[in-house]
Amino acid sequence: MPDLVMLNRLAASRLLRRVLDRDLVLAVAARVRQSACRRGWLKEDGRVSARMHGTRLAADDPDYVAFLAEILSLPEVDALRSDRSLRSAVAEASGQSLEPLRADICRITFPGEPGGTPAHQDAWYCKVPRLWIAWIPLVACSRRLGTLEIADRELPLAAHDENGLAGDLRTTWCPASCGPGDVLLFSGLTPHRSLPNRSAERPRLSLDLRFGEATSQGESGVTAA
Ligand SMILES: O=C(O)CCC(=O)C(=O)O
Repeated sequence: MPDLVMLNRLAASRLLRRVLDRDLVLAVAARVRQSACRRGWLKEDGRVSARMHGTRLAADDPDYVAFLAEILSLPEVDALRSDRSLRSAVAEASGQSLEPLRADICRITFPGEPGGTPAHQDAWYCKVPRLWIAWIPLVACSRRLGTLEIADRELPLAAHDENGLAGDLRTTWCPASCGPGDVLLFSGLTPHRSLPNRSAERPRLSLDLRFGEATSQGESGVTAA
């Protein structure tokens, strides 16, 4: 299995250590926890409520939609979108200056699900030229907590069904253990998936910020994979 150094050599993905202001990332994590506690998803101590074990928040769940609206409009999240180090890293990785699409997701991954996010390419869901994704862990993401795995290369855009990439995917997966301050950057054509959260009671919190070429149609809508 390729290690993280290997991952950094791959053209279509980068694991950047300590590129973001850790306190800013932790401030977003705190707001996510507060909001999730208000909704009864997490307990006051940050552990997962019993009723959320094995649950996946559906993209069309009104409570999750309201949560996303709240979190994605936080000034702290805006500060991450415009963070200079992040923007230069995106420009360096993609070879051009890209704009925030404001088609972002904040995820709470609960323990107890049999699988993680299935393998997919974000370009299938977000039809924007030169799409790049900054996946930002809001907590320390180990394999046990269900971190992201990235394919070792970009692939041509392939057909997807309700379970993500359809058909056999012959690729090598690189798990990326990372924590607050780190960023995993990958292109819209790079297949990725997440491992299930195997912890007893801890939520995995993460933020996906998407960048792309500004188009004359303006910002693009996106559906969550
Ligand atoms: O965090 C996850 O489980 C999946 C993230 C993802 O698929 C994405 O960033 O597009």
